[in-house]
Amino acid sequence: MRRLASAVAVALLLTLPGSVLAPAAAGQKAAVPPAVETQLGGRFSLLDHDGRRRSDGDFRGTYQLIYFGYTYCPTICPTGLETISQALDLLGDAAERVQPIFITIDPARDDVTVVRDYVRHFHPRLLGLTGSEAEIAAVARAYRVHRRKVVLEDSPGEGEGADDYLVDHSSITHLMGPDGKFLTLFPHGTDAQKMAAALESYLD
Ligand SMILES: [Cu+2]
Repeated sequence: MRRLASAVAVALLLTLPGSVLAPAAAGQKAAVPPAVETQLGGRFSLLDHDGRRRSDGDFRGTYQLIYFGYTYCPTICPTGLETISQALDLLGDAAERVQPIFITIDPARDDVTVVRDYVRHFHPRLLGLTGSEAEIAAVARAYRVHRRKVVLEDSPGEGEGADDYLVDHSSITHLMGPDGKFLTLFPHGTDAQKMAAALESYLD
């Protein structure tokens, strides 16, 4: 029964947005039952922040810390990416075995250049990925990342404001192993020390 209960909790965690509108995922446990592990992640083909096409296979042999978000995000994504950056710095040299990756869920605005300028703010090794709407939809689906466009109603003027929207989204950091398989996830609000300690246990 306990396993069933935690599977349900994880299913909820993955569908609930830990987002600008409803930061619901904070404080949840990162433990994930095996049944869920096998369902998370998968193949992708995206453009990196230098415009090169990258696929999941390019990261074999290295751990990947993957965060889905968007550059216009007011606070949630900056917090999540800051945490990842701090955790990597805490790891020291061992961090070289971890590739931090930011995947935009807002490809309409986050093109290669926008993503490149964004990732620079956080960590020199943070790799930004974007792609077509179809490519992003596919990778978000594979990682069970919720995203929903929210148009701001107070934007002035008719016809304006097509770009004036937020994207309600899951704020979860996925850890994938050197074989590309899902290892664990870190909910929004995980502190950097905790993330670094968890990473260390996987790297040993
Ligand atoms: Cu965000």
